[in-house]
Amino acid sequence: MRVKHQKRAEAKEARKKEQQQNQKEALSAELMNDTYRSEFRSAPTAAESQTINNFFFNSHVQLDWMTMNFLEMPEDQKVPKKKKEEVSTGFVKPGITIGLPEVVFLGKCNVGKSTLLNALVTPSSNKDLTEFAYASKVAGYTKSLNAFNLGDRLRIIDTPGYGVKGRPAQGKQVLEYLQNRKELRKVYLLVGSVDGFNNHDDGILDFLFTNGIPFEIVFTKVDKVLQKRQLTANITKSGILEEAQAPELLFTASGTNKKFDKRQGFTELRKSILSACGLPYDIRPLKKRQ
Ligand SMILES: Nc1nc2c(ncn2[C@@H]2O[C@H](COP(=O)(O)OP(=O)(O)OP(=O)(O)O)[C@@H](O)[C@H]2O)c(=O)[nH]1
Ligand SMILES: [Mg+2]
Repeated sequence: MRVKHQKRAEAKEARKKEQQQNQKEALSAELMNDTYRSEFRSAPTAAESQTINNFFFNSHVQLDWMTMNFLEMPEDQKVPKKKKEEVSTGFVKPGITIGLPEVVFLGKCNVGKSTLLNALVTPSSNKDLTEFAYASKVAGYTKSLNAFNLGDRLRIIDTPGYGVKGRPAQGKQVLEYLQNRKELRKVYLLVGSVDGFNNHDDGILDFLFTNGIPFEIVFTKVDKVLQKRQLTANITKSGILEEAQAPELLFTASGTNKKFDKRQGFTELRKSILSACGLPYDIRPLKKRQ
């Protein structure tokens, strides 16, 4: 009896230790940013955070163009004077295809590209992350390249996802965009924190390295990771930091959980986007949200 009791007590103690260990390792996107931030990047200061967030929350957000065939996009301001219904593969507002720096979100279907875009321009107090770019649990939801104008200062391009639910034609137009778009300043390649990289991501990474396209990696859904080592293992396994031109790693959580009741990692991503676009951190929108 006594032996059994002692064994149970030992098992209980071991479980407690494991729980404590797990709690110690409970991670946040901010902790991950602190761990992996390179010497070329600094965390936003309090003053920077304020002006950066003001820009993203106060900018008017507008879908400027949308296309299912990038090579059909007008190259310059001489946009055909068609109404949007008349353009077969999407729509382009006349005169606005050029002139602003752009960044693009790439990643597997369902990794959180559209949600990320919404979270960038939505204060934490607002829980709805579907207002601007359509986001859904259904994989393969975004079907075109969608260019969102922020305050007439920059554009963020949402793309259709690749992978099992992706379509070859959509993948082709994304690659055409990447190779041809002069306004493109940086690619953000999104990877799910729980799932890590797969063969499709490797294909894209090869493409980005081969074509010398500047990119950073954003790990999404950090709130779904239970232990830090799960995520660090995904990073180590990928070998991405061994590359000569290793990209920056950023971490975000659009969702919340018991430990973290606020979205995380977005100020740092906003700072990275402004920097990629060559814009100062105290930039103000030319066009404000109503
Ligand atoms: N928990 C959690 N869920 C997230 C996060 N980001 C996105 N999601 C959810 O993931 C699902 C897919 O999000 P989307 O933003 O539509 O993904 P997408 O990459 O745009 O997908 P496609 O358009 O199909 O390529 C939605 O149910 C989101 O609510 C996150 O950081 N945490
Ligand atoms: Mg989408």
